[in-house]
Amino acid sequence: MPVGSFYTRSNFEVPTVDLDAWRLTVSGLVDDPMVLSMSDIMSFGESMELVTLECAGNGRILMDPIPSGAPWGLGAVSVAEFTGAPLARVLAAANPLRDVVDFVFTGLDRGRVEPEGDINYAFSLDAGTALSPGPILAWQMNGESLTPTHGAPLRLLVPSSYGMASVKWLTSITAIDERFTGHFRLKYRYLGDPIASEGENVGPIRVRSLIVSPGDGEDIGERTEINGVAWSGSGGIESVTIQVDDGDWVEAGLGTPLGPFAPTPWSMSISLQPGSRSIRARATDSAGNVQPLESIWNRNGYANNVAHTVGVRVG
Ligand SMILES: Nc1nc2c(c(=O)[nH]1)N[C@H]1C(S)=C(S)[C@@H](COP(=O)(O)O)O[C@H]1N2
Ligand SMILES: [Mo]
Repeated sequence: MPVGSFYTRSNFEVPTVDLDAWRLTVSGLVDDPMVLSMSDIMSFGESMELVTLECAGNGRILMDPIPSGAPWGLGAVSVAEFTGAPLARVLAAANPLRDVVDFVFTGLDRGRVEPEGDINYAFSLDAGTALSPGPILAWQMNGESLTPTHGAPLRLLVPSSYGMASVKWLTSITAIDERFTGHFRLKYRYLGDPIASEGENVGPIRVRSLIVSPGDGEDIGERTEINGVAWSGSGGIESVTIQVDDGDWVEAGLGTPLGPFAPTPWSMSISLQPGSRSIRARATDSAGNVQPLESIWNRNGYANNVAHTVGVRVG
C-alpha cells in the first residue's frame, strides 16, 4: 500500500518530535541500560519485512449493536514493507535480567484518559515475544523514512499482532518484572466475547479474508473472476472458500504470499446467474481457526473477523 493510502490510527495527537535531540532509552531491569541515537540503532542491522498491519477495531461497525470506538468499516488494514533493526538484537545488547516479564514501549504522544489523567501512549510485549525474531524497530516504510503520522523517527512493528502493539514515536523501552497494566494494555482486552476468556488480552490477528474484486454494489458479467486476500496472525492461510447466495462453499485457488507476514492472494473463476447476488469469502488458517459467519460481539468492538460479503448485480 502506498504510504499516502495506508490507514492510520492514533489515540492522541501526532506529537512534534525534535529529530536532533531524539534518542531511544532502554532501561529498567537490564544490566546495561542504553541511550541510543538513530545511527546506533541502525548499527544493529537492517531487516526488511512485508507486514500486514491491522487495527483491532477493523470491522467494528459490522457488529450489532455497534460498540463505541473509531467507526471502522474494513479499511483499517494495510500492508507495507518496513525496514528496521531486529528488536531482539537491541534488547540483547542491554542484557535483560532473567526475571523480566514484560518490556514496556512508550511513545512520545500524550493525551488525557480516564481515570489516569495525562499519559503517554504505552504498550507492552511479554519477554518471549519481545526477544523472538519477528518484531523490528522500524525507521522506514516502503523504502522511505517514516512519515510523522506513521511514527517518525522510529516505531515498533510487531508482525502478527493487532496494531496497538506497534508503538509509534518510540522513546523508551523499559524492562519490568511484572505484567504491564498501563491504560492501553488494559483497554485492549476481550470483554464479553464468547470465544475469548473474559479479560483476555487482544493479541494475534484473527484470520480474515477480504473480497477485493468485484467491489460491493458492482455490475458484473455472468462469467467473472473473484479475487481477494487472506491473512492470520496465527499461521499461514490453509484455505479460502466462497459461497454465492445460499449455495455450496467452494474452494478458491491460493497464490503464494510474498513473505511470512504478508497476505495470501486468492482467486476463483465463476459463472453467476443474472440478478442480485451475494458473494461471501471465508478463510481458515494453519492453526485451524476459521472465520465466523456472524460477527462475534465484544464490548470494545475488537477483532471482528466475520466472513466478508459483497452484493453484486449480474448481467
Ligand atoms: N505511540 C502510539 N503508537 C500507536 C498508537 C498510538 O495511538 N500511539 N496507535 C496504535 C494503533 S491502535 C494502531 S492500529 C497502529 C496504527 O498504525 P498506523 O497509524 O501507522 O497505521 O498504531 C499503534 N501505535
Ligand atoms: Mo488500532
